[in-house]
Amino acid sequence: MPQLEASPTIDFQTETYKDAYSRINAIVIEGEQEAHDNYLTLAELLADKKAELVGLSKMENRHMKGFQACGRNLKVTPDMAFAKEFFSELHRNFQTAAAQGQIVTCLLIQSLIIECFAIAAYNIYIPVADDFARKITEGVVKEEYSHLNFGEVWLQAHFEESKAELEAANRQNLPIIWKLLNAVADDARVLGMEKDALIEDFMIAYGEALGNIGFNNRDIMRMSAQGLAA
Ligand code: Y39
Ligand code: FE
Ligand code: FE
Repeated sequence: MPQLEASPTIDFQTETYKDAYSRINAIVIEGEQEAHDNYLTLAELLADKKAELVGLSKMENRHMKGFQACGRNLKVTPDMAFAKEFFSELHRNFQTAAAQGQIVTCLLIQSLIIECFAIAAYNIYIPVADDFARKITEGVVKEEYSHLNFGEVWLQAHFEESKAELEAANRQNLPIIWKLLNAVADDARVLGMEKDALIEDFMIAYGEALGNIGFNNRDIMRMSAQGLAA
């Protein structure tokens, strides 16, 4: 099925829609909360970028509040327990890396992988969202590009010494994104978001990010293929 371009046929008040929304909305709320926490952790690890990173964490907190409002608007209660479990493996990998001072791994997980996941999901959601959620999501996705850009700029400036850690972190975490996309595909389809479109947008954003940091096309293909091991 092609990705829908407009959604005149979606009824946002059916039980089927609201049930799927209770999980996707929770994933987004939990993701924004964890992104907030992750940028505060990074602010401690990168003292010279502290003010900028605290700024990014504040944006994530505003995103979370925006998406909570989207759920309330549809009279949906987000399934936060589901969402915590959904992100637990990525969350644990970030925490472990942070505890060991592995800034490169932390940036790959949050600023590259999770931001590209957000950018893909939000861009695919916008054309099929209800009017209230569309306006919120349009504002949010613009800021997600600036979060991705933070990671790209830092990693590009430290590319040679970060390369090996980036490859290892990619190998460890990209398969998790594949699992998460599969886990959410049925609910996403109910909302009008097709899995193929999500994968395509994610891979375009992630591949471009790797290229901006300094990887060549062969590296990008090799690293992308590691996601398929999921
Ligand atoms: O940096 C951010 O704001 C990212 C945390 C937010 C996570 C978004 C996760 C989106 C996945 C949704 C999957 C729906 C198909
Ligand atoms: Fe965000
Ligand atoms: Fe973000």
